[in-house]
Amino acid sequence: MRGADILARTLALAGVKHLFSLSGNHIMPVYDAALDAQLDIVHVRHEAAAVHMADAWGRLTGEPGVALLTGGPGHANGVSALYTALASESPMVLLSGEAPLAERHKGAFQEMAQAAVAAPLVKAAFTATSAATLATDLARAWRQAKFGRPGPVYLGLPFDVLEAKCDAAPVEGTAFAVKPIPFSEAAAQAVLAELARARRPLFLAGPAMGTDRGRAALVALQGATGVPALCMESPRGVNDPSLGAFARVLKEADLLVLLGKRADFTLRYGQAPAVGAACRFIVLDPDPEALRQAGYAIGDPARLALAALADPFEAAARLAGLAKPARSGWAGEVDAAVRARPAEWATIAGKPGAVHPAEVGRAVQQFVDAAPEAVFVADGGEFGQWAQACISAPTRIINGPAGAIGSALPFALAAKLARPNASVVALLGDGTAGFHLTEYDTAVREKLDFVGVIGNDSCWNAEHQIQLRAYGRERAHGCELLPTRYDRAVAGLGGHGEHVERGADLAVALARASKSGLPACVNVLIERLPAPAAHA
Ligand SMILES: Cc1ncc(C[n+]2csc(CCOP(=O)(O)OP(=O)(O)O)c2C)c(N)n1
Ligand SMILES: [Mg+2]
Repeated sequence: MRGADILARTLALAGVKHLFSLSGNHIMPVYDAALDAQLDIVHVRHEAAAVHMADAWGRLTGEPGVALLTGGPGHANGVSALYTALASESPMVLLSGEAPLAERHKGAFQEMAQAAVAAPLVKAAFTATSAATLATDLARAWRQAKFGRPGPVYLGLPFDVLEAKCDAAPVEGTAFAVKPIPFSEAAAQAVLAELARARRPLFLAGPAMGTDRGRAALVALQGATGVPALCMESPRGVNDPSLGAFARVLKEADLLVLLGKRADFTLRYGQAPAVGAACRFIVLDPDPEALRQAGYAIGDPARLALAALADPFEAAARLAGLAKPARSGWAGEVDAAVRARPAEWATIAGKPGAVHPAEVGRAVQQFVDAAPEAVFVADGGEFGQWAQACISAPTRIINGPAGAIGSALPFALAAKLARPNASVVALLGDGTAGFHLTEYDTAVREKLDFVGVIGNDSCWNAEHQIQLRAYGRERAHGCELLPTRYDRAVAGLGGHGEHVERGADLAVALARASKSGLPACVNVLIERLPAPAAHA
């Protein structure tokens, strides 16, 4: 066997079915080995798309998604997308081919310090050194991606390691499972005692609990304790558009229990006025560095009731198991605040050629509600914020705390692959659509039908709105786009296109797009509005 065969077999052993990839010289041995290991290759049109797909796969399945890229420029193209996976705490493994070890420092083709390039964007980055240790390297990367706070891990694959012959097949004995950090009963009782003393406590979970499993755990935790349990995964933080008037109730909380939730910019570092000046904290985090950072951000040690190394899922389950149910008006108040939306959104309508984003939200919500199983994908920009404010679905994937736009279309493809029976609908702005529009070609080849809804305001509107606010209308420039017919571009790529200029036509267009059985694009001419403000 070659190193490449050991790698492919080990991937299969770990349960991998798909490699999200863009080909290149350095990784062709893996393509060859993938045949025998029965690994499917999803061949994308830009390396960053492959990384975004592995990210979405990790969030939807709980097992790392795997991206396979070529060396040098292929790797460099892909690493940008690691930023989103890292901030969203998504388990994934990036495998990139590298120049042969034997040619290092001689000016090899596409030679680059690839692990160093990936390092700031991953939990761990290392390069394989021999075929004999490749399987254990992969298992190590796999476990690192899943352990504690999940995230991306980079493993470099030098070409000569992939080509090297290896007698034994050292794939046995490799372990892919991780044991979570246990949460003791004593620790749980300490937290419950603090909760009992608090009048308005909140559980706040980080992005790792934004998954289906995480949200279910939070529902169970709230049910058992009577303490509101929310997940924060928006770069808008306390003004997360999907959390309604959360910012208002947060100010009133007197105890925040952070479940793997960083006390970072999204929580305004735990400071007033976003958080009450006397509000206390319990920080439960699988990462010692995050505990240190939370202490530093919060500042006043008197406000830190407890900080402990903990797996948020273990902690949530243990707390739910030991809690005595308590009902308070506070939980109802928080639930109502999170659900609060301006009444006029139920009826508001734009003009022909300028559909109101809330109209798009209403139509998509109906579409989602009618589907037996739905995955809702939302990306950034003002339109993405409207989408997150207006639409809820059993499963949601957003671009997350990274605040990087562009991932929606790759996310949608991976979602359809992970959930073949689900209706997948992705909402994104017209600027955002440009990043990975050609992935519709990948979707056509892979027969991954989903509905992409592009809010087309001919503008990089989020930045345009900053110009309007900060510099005035007369100095707003450079953020214009054209009213491009993205639906026609998608039809040209072999998908289905719909063009909508009136809100009343949305439902029919969405239905036709879905029934087409093709990857579809609904290009909606929308009003150029600022994102919804945090609701009072
Ligand atoms: C990778 C990346 N590049 C740039 C930005 C800055 N940015 C945030 S929103 C935005 C505009 C997005 O335009 P569009 O997708 O059309 O959405 P709109 O705001 O117009 O609704 C830009 C450029 C970013 N967040 N991420
Ligand atoms: Mg736009």
